[in-house]
Amino acid sequence: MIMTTSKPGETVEPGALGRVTFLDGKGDLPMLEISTRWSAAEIYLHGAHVTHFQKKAEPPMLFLSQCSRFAEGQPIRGGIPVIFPWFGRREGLGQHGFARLKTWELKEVVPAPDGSVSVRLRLPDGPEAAGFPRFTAEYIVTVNQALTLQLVVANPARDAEFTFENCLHSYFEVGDIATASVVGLKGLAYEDRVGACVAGRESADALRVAAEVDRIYQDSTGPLEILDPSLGRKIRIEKQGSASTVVWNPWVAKSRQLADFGDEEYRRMICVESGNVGPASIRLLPGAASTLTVKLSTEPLK
Ligand code: TA6
Repeated sequence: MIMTTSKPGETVEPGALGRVTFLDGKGDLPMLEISTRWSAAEIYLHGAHVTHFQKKAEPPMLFLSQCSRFAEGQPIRGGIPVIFPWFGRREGLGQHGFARLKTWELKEVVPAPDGSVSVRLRLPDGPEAAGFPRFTAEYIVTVNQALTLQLVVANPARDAEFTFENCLHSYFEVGDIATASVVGLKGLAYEDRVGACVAGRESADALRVAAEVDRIYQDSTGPLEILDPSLGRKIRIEKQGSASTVVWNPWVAKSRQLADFGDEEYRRMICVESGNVGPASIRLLPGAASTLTVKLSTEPLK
């Protein structure tokens, strides 16, 4: 275990060909560059935001908008936004909670003998949490052949419950949205948030995107796959502690409305997000903790 202070320019070699470099990234925001024998990744302390993961000899797994902002108070567009303690709009508050806007504290870099690297970050206290019961939130990112994310939320109170939503709002890179599809949703009920919110049930073995898609699937606990014939690969999403899956592609009109998203970028991304949203909100009893775990991996599409 390496206790660290995030000093730009410092490199630690956790061993077995793993390397973590601390530097000032885009917008001079502090970030970590991680390289292992299998892959490379980037994590900004701003929002504990994983902005990049790429296996050697493969295209990036995560999409990052060329128009993303990298500034205090602004969410990064792409990668894996950490959505907590609420999802969506909340009266008088920002969209998707405040975790993605805070500068998380780097607590430790933990090497493993096989060359994997884990980074543990903690959400600092702040005035934005004043309206909530006391909680702690930590985020562990493990980089090896895969990318594994664990969001651990605890309720240290002796007498107060804490109810929250969480979501790892992952943006995935695809070669061509016109030929990509999502497998693993068939039969699940969903709330369609495009236009008037209506309920539906997924009938497709493989969900295709040919218009704006913004759906929240419930009872979605199993593995999902993004099939991408254009890049000749599949992205596998395995999760524990998640009952909701959100699928989003802004398509043409919404892409043009988003200032931090390119007009044509909808063609090479899809969000398949894992968390607990709406009726699947987490209700933490005093002294309890809850972990959302998501493992992201790629393999050739045969
Ligand atoms: O991914 C689902 C969603 O709630 C969409 O409705 C869209 O708003 C997207 O999140 C992006 O939200 P953001 O606040 O990051 O622009």
